[in-house]
Amino acid sequence: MSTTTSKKLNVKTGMDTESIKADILSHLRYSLATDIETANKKEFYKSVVLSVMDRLHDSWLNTQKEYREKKTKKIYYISMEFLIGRLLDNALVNLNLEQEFRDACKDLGYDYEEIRDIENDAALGNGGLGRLAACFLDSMATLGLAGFGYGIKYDYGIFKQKIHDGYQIERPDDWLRFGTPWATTRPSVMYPVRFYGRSVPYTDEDGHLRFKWENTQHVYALANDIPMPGFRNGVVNNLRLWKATSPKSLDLTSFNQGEYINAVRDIELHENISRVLYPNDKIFVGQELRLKQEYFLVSSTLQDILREYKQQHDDLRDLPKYVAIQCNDTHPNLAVPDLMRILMDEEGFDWETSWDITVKTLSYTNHTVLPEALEKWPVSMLRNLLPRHLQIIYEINKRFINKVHEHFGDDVNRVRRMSIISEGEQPSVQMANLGIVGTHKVNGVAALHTDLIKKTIFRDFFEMYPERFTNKTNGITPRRWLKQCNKPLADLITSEIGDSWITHLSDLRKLDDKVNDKKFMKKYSDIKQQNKERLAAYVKENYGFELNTKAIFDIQIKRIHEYKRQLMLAIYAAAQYNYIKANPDAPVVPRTIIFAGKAAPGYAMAKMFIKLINSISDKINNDPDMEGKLQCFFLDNYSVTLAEQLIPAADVSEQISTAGMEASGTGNMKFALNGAVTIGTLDGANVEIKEEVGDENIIIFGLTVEGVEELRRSGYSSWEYYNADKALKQVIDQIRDGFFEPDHPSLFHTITNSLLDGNDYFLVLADYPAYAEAQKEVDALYSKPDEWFKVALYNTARVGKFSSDRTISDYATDIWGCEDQLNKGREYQGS
Ligand code: AZC
Repeated sequence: MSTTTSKKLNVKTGMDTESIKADILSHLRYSLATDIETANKKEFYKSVVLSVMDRLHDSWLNTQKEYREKKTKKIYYISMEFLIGRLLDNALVNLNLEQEFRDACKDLGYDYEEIRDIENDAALGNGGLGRLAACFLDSMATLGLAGFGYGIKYDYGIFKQKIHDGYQIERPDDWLRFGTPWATTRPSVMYPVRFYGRSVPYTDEDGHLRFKWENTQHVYALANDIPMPGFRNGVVNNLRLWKATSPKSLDLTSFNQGEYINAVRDIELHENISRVLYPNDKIFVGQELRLKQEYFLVSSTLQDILREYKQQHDDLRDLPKYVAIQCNDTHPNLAVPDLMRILMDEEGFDWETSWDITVKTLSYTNHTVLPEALEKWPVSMLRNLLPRHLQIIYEINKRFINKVHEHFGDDVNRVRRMSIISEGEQPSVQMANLGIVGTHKVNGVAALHTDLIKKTIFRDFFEMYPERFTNKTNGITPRRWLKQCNKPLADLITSEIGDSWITHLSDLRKLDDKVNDKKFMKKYSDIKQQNKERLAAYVKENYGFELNTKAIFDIQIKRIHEYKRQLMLAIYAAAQYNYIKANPDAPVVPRTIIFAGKAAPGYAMAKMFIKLINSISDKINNDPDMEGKLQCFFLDNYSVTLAEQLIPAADVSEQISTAGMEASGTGNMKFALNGAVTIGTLDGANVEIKEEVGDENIIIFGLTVEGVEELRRSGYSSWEYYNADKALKQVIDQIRDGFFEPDHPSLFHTITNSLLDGNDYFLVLADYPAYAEAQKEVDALYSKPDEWFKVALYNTARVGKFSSDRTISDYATDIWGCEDQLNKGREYQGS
């Protein structure tokens, strides 16, 4: 904010309650044209945020200035998704102004919590991949890395999920209806993004054959910046989100009435590029608009990076020295041909030089081994939309295939597998192959996952380029996922061991000694109880349903997917119901099972799971025999904000994917940090969580990756498992025969068919007996509260490895070549 505006606004940006109050009042009057008497809550919220922004602006500008002056190497994290959630709490925690803003709100007649709850989640992501990007931004700023996020400012984030008669229905997420005070639009930062046209050869002055991309159509990408403050270190980095706008304002004189209307309609078409986030999690649907979005992001971001670069440096051959670009999954992998195109066609470099710069600057993260998730864009679509890029991709592929021949000799099958262009009925560009060939590092997101990609989907590439592959186990930011979402626990920890854990999460190990400290353990367990009650109050208020806070809170929250096996927990719930019905007098450890998660709108099976969970829940919750013993509940519209309420209240964390299918998981880390006990398979980062917390402090069951392979190889038959386990058979029969849906008895046949006739690809039946046993272990442990909370505390104390600060330090050192920047940002070392 310029000084003149500040003066008019009378903004003082002091850090005390009185100046904050004055600024809120000033914003009400001068930014929003209202006053404290007439303002509504939304307006009050807005002026609170504007007052927070005032306190970020100096650091925001100073940080950028410092990077420029010191020619700091810049890290660009390009991602189609940033699931950042709400920003107010996070900004205040990082600025250390929570209390002052609370007091200011109170003095002005508002309750801080109520104001905070006005904020819509910025839900610009589907799940793990998008939330990881958000945690990374927090860690980069906290570590003092010059790290910038680049994404799309979708008008509509992930859909809002409603449950109607047990079914998921989708509603648009109109999060920008009243604008967002966090984003600053920068009309000075706008780039044309070109599409269509053709590639035209010509000979340059030196007699070299060159290409021009001509006759293109274009839209503009307009920058919107959201500040990303580090934790109490004066660093404020930037998340730049592009909005699509029309190429030119209308020249009104040249239109007659009809043309005018059509021209305005064209604006709409251009702006559609940034309209909506595709809601598919791990399923590639080759829509042209999605391809346009991906190129829109890549093109605007590269233009911005190179403009910045040229302001500070002379020679583009030094690009990899001052710039690192991380592609979050294959979605931004068009950066490979686009950077090549810019360097050759616009900057005049030859192929070899351009290739060297490109490969050294870029790197790519893989987040899944599921084949249906891998992006394969039809050649025909690229030829139409990005003809010059397709031409470059063909050239990259030609040169690469030559190398494959050099390396492996004439191995046709290998060449076919490794080719960037897959031939066949519909030739397509395999974006993962392009990413491996065109970057210097490829990483997986947990140790097991990285091993798997080396052995399976990318095996040939690993044999050719072993040094390119590296593991970077995921992490979560302790600011949001402990300090902010579980304040009572954060305060207790700080009072015991100081607050260095906030930026050095491994310091939580100091809590290990507290397991025998009765007073401490009482406080620790009381906090869990309070958190459960807080959640129960929320559920009561919003759903009118009363959770039993004496029961084990057993929670599975994540996208709904067959491989994540929500079905297994649902079967367990039904089996418990049957057991209690059959044994009304037997003692049971009370349990409250909670689900939340969205299904991709086109994923019929996942949507059926939601219906089934709701049908089972209805049966259980309406049966008086279950009272005090068993509950089951599906919370709608899972979001970052809902996760922040659920995770601190969990006793049990369900991480039960088929081994080999969950690349890492990050919810597993959040739960463990907040003292929930994991019941899980040896999949993804569960393996490393087990190593950290110790075998006694995690409940592992089921097939391993090798076990899964072996079972499939030796001929799995789900029928055998069905027939062998009475309780399991009973539940499957009930699902099949309409017990949970008497008015529509065949409703769940798709589910039971896939388990039985379809031979249960995700091995739910194979793992179920071990799972049911593991749940007994949960019950037994929970019946001994002292032991239970010891286990829980060991989880809190020992998961320091999973701080995203550690993950980012690893990227900085092994991929981005900016380890010299680490620690600089760590001014704050605890008080
Ligand atoms: C997810 C993985 O499924 C999850 O295991 C991982 O923790 C997360 O990425 C972050 O790395 N993958 C996705 O969300 N999406 C895709 C396309 O992989």
